Amino acid sequence: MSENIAVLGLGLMGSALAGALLGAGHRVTVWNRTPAKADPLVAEGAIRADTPAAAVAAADLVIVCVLDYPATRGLLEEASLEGKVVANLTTGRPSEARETASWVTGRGAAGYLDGGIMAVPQMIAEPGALILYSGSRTAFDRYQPVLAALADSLFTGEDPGLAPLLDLAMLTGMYGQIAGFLEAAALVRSAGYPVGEFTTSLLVPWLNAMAAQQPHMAAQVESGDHATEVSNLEINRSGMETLVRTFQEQGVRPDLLLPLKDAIDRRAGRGLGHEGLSGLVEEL
Ligand code: FVH
Repeated sequence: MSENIAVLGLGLMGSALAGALLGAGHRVTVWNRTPAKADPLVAEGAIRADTPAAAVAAADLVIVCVLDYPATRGLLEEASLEGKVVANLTTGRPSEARETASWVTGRGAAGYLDGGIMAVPQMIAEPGALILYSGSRTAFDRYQPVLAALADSLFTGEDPGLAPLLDLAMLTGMYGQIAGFLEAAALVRSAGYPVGEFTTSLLVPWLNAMAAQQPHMAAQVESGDHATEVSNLEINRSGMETLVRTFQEQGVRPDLLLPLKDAIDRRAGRGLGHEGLSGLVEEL
């Protein structure tokens, strides 16, 4: 079924979203602060709106994807939201999502969804793209067939702040992995070993094997039982010492690893060296 949808914000991501909706056969009205960014979409069949308010007026579902939440609020300020469903796919903090949900529904909107996009623009409408949603379950159920044109969609809960929180948690995992990769790459490079070969043949299989252990650690985090029969914190403390000294000998700064070493030292120093690494969650 063809739906009336507005897409506000035509940066890299907003353009990809609007393109996917056009490709799925919807009637898509677009607006962007810099009007020229709408041109390729208009050539594909999108309708250009002169103002955000005009775009909102033309649609039942309003998708916003701009720089941040202040920009989101700014462009919805003049629009009549009565009866509209607003899906805000802008990245932000959980508290901003909750405030925006109240503000939008307080202005008569039929529902608010917040979204966390787990994809880059090139992945939109391709396998592997995921968007997390939270907020109005009714709005999600109503528009799930439309949202499916963008990416796999997962409704995470009625607290509008949940999808952004899970989005940021996923990014946290990613940044931790990137930090580990960069330290490993610097160490390998210091020995003149090819970083590409190391990464493909050794590091990636190792990280995949380690990632397979994380559900077990997650169960320990949930239960609070951090007992281990494998590498306890004392062993990891000693391993970290060796690691940091090796970095120093190789002339590489271990800066991205030091916060982890601090947490291990702190917990082991409090007599909990028999615990496994999952115990570090209690230090955070
Ligand atoms: N690109 C990505 O890989 C990530 C994937 C995960 C989700 N993010 C979030 O998506 C939001 C938009 O990101 P983007 O990639 O589209 O970013 P840009 O290409 O830089 O486009 C930014 C758009 O925001 C508009 N904009 C900025 N400030 C304002 C404002 N005050 N009022 C109205 N619009 C504003 C900007 O307009 P213009 O500069 O073209 O006139 C663009 O349309 C973002 O939250 C990511 O974290 C993307």
